[in-house]
Amino acid sequence: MITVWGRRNSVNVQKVLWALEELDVPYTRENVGGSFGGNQDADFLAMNPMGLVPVIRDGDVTMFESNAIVRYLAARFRAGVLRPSEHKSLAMAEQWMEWTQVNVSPAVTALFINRVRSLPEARDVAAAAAAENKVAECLLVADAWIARNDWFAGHDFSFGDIAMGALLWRYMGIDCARPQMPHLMEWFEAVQAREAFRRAVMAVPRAKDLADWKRIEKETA
Ligand SMILES: N[C@@H](CCC(=O)N[C@@H](CS)C(=O)NCC(=O)O)C(=O)O
Repeated sequence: MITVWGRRNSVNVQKVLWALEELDVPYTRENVGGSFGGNQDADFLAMNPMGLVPVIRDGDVTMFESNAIVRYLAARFRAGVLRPSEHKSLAMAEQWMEWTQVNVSPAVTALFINRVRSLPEARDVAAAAAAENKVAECLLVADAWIARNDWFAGHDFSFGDIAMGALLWRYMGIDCARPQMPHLMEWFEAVQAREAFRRAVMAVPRAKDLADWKRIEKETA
């Protein structure tokens, strides 16, 4: 049985839970991070010296970094379900997951922190505006790819869709200007139709502000 350490309202934890649900792998989860704390305890730091969630344990493997965990699970369980077996599709899954992590993730996080997850007086308005533009720029790149491909790896759903799906769910809940991205929205409809996504990601409501965020964190423990 796999153990996951991490609160359910963390987008990085959600990616791991989504992968586990897609793979139908049994797991247990411990609430760590945010208002639950525990991530600076010595036993947690022994698993992840960065003090961040998610962390997983699978037998003799203990690891951190959400995208690496998703790829590990995809390689370890149910061959071909999340990890493309064909080399060109695998290359695209790897490419888009990396691209999402480097470009989309920091911008969505900056936008989220400065528009939702902080008190209004603590918000950096300029950083939020810059992040809003950066996300829009990136999503147009993704939209152009998805105009020509059903999924990020090509024909089939894969781990290449996981980081973008979880981040897009968060992004679509933020009050901000969004570009026209019809192809990506069509892809996102297909993502939202997946039971695994509904269980791991959509089951956690999106917060409107900091108080709402804290309430949801407790309610979805
Ligand atoms: N690059 C890491 C980032 C992990 C990360 O930033 N985790 C956040 C939650 S999304 C965290 O642990 N924050 C401290 C906390 O929850 O208390 C990953 O992808 O796993």
